[in-house]
Amino acid sequence: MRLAFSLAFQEWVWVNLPIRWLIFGDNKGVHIPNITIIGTGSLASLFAARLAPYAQITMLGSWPAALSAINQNGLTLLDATTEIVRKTVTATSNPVAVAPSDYVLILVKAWQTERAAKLIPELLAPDGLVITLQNGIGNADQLAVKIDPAQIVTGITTQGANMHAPGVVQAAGAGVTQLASTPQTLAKLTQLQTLFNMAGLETSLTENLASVMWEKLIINCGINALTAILRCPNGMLLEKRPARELMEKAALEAFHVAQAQGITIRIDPVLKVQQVAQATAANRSSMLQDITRGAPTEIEAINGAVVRLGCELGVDVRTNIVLTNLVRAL
Ligand code: KPL
Repeated sequence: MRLAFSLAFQEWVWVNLPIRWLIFGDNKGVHIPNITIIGTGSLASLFAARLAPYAQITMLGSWPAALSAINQNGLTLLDATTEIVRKTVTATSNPVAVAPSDYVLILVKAWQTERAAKLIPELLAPDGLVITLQNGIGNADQLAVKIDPAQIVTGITTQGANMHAPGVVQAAGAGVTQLASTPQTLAKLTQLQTLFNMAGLETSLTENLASVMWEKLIINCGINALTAILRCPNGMLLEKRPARELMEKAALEAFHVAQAQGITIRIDPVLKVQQVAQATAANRSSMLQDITRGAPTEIEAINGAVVRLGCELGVDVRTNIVLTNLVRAL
């Protein structure tokens, strides 16, 4: 075990040290960033596998099969025709065993946020940042119960990934990632942005938190529930006219709810939802994946949240009401 760890560490240093020197080298020497990823599902695995050559990655999760697969065989990323195995990623269910983390990425389901928040104080470095890349709204508020809000960063990602087996993930559709920065988090987030981009995870920073969250929510409202109800990959929504129209209507209603709150939306909701469905055509949305494996869905944090706010604000959200109820009834 000890020998295996030492060999893995040597492999990792050999492959990565020159790159990391460029990013994090300063007059105090090289600092190897510790990134803890909470979650062992598809997006958590995708980010871990991509980032592994550029940082020390620990995955913290509660799925025993994934934890043992990753520790025994490494984390496997199936990327188009290539199979990449990352032996340097470690996985654990014990937050106390995790080194103080420069960055904690939250990639669990919205309904697991409260549980994740309780683990973070154990492992976050004093100047560390917690980045939620989850679907839906309300995740940052739940994290703020346990973590200093100044250390919480909200982000969105339209990366797509499907789980093949525990510890084996298939990349599906290269999306983009946006991280909401403040003057206090800018320097540290810029380093993370550099890492993400080097790892092939296209990332930009934005100061506009509400816009970022709602722009993602609009897309998820259009795609996730419908693909779960119809049991189809994202791209199929474009192929059948009634499905495409429902997708566009759900996205448009979410857009109107954002507008009613005075939130600036910088995308054309209909065009954008079509583009994302196209870019992630082969992907089975996260909600479809949840339904398929009999797990709870994020419907309440996505379409359900739009319904609640829409009703409060007097916005027509009838498509989202139907989609929410259908998913609840699945
Ligand atoms: O975020 C997604 C999800 O599945 O949750 C999209 C962008 C729809 C990609 O599948």
